[in-house]
Amino acid sequence: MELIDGTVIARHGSLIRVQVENRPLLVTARRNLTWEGGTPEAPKIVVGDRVSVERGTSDGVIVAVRERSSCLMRKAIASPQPQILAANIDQALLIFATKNPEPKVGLLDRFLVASHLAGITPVITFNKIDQGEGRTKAWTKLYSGLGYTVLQVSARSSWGLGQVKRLLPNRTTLFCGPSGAGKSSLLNAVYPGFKLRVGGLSEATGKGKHTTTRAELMPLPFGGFVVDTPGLKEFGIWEITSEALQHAFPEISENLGNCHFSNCSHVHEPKCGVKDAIETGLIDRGRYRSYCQLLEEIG
Ligand SMILES: Nc1nc2c(ncn2[C@@H]2O[C@H](COP(=O)(O)OP(=O)(O)O)[C@@H](O)[C@H]2O)c(=O)[nH]1
Ligand SMILES: [Mg+2]
Ligand SMILES: [Zn+2]
Repeated sequence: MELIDGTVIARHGSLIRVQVENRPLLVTARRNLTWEGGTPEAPKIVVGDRVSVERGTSDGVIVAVRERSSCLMRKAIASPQPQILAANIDQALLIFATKNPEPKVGLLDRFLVASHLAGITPVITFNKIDQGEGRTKAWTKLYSGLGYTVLQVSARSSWGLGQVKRLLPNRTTLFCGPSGAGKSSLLNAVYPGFKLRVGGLSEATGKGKHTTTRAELMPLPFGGFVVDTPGLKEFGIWEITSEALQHAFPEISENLGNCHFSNCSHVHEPKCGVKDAIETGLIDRGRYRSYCQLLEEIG
């Protein structure tokens, strides 16, 4: 018997595909697994899990799952319980086109909050820069000023792709963003071996296209993995508390000490440090609108 380490890259029912060094191995899971980080609420192995596989003479069996560094949740369609989409994702490229489709800053802010909540480092990526910067010029300034990493790239002209490539080795990276932003194009551009289909019909409606609901990790030849998610409408923020929401906005978090009421929600209270900071131009109005919108949503 030999114990080897691997990363779960896909699930097919009870069969689990594990990447071990540079090759995939199809294995099953032992019934009484060891969960090294403590048994989770729903003890189910997901893509991204780091596992120990016991190899006998023929098949491999997963005997242990390592503690997860991050969990990406999504709202389940059929059940009230959220599902875990993937574990151990290190960073998320939040990809928006400069135009076609028009970028939506509310969606970007939602992704930033979701990344914060999941413990995943966000990298704001404006693609299609060959079409001009458009509104993303002002946003690049705004978000880099808030401390986020912002990239301007073009999958078509290869502009800025070196910055994307440098982020990928030995990490697990989620490529997410609205349909048509250029996720598949960017993945193909950084590693032509993927040969992903580009320009598919709407992922949101799934019309005329096979839509994957399950995430898969794609191993990179230079180490690390990437995940090309279907739409991220379900990228979960439904569980966030209003307190955690404030901390997901760095500029709101910074001004919390300036509010008269310690439990200030920064919406209708008087003597609010956050609203003062909007008046003096320290907090962007669009960002504040996103905060109010999300606060209303979580009730
Ligand atoms: N002008 C321009 N078009 C791009 C760029 N990247 C992708 N596209 C186009 O945008 C469309 C959607 O790309 P795709 O990669 O399928 O987007 P996805 O839905 O996010 O995976 C396709 O027609 C691509 O050819 C780019 O950098 N510049
Ligand atoms: Mg795609
Ligand atoms: Zn306040």
